[in-house]
Amino acid sequence: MSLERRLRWLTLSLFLGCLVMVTYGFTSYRSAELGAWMLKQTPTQIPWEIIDANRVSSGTIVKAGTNTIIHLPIPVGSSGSILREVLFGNKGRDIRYWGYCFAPPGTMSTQTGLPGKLFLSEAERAYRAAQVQVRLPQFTPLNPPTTRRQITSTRSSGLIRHQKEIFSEGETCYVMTSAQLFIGSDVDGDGLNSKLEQNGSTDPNNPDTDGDGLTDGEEVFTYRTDPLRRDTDGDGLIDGLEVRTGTDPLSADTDHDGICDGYCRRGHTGRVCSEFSHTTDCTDTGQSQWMGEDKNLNGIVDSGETDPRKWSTSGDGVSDLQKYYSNLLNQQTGR
Ligand SMILES: [Ca+2]
Ligand SMILES: [Ca+2]
Ligand SMILES: [Ca+2]
Ligand SMILES: [Ca+2]
Repeated sequence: MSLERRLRWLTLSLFLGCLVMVTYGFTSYRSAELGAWMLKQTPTQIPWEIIDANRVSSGTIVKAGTNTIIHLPIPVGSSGSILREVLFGNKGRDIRYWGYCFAPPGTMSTQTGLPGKLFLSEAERAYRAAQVQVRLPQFTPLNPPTTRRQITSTRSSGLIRHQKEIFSEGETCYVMTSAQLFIGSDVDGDGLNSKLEQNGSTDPNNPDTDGDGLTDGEEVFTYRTDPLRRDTDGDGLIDGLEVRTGTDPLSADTDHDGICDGYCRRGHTGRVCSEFSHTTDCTDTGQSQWMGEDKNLNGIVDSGETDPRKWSTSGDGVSDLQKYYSNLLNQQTGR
């Protein structure tokens, strides 16, 4: 048998195996309703898709409303594993999804009735917790049996509960989502999976693409800065230094005193520009002067500088900008 034929058989066997396991899982719930529903609906009405390890590795999309089997690649992360949120593109708070990963052969638990450990997105858990119906809703893959009634029930078996946050390389998992998910591996360990790195043109093998001291994942999810610009707000201070010293990496003038945090000038369109700005907006008209509170861009208030976090550095009620112009006037008039 050729390699190609063998692979085809392997995929078909896996598909049928998954189908049997999913059906087994649902039919062993105390509610026979779900199993019957699955048998009736699968596979003719809900499409199936198998995503191989190569596609997960380079990043791909899990379609909504599709029974999806994903194979996690080796490596999947920087340490042999990947967090659920990173794998599924940090959308768990907005998108309802759930699934489970198949347990290694011989270790299948019959306690939960499903062939592996379960995961539910934050949105799915919140949705389930908010359900207050006394009657159980109709079960579907997008409506797994985790109602409030069941969560507060004293029964411990047969319930879908969140059990899994860490995914290991080489695992095979089932996932069902209500909206498309951008999934992928994270070999540089920056918290941004390969699909999101592709979408944002960052380097999937470099945790800090622009070299500003913040990882690509921190920039996208935590600070909302641009992972491709060292100095997102154009005030001359690189993003990582601003986070460390307590100025706002998204505001060129953190303390609103009229002087930018680092060292900058206005470009011909009025945009704040620093030495890191290389856009046409920053073309020098020769009319705007370089100004700034931390002129040597080292994150320290040195002698002769003002504090970019204080409107009035000396605390005398006169703004740093007013002081700047007073000093300038004094120098010009020789006082
Ligand atoms: Ca990454
Ligand atoms: Ca960065
Ligand atoms: Ca900056
Ligand atoms: Ca300022």
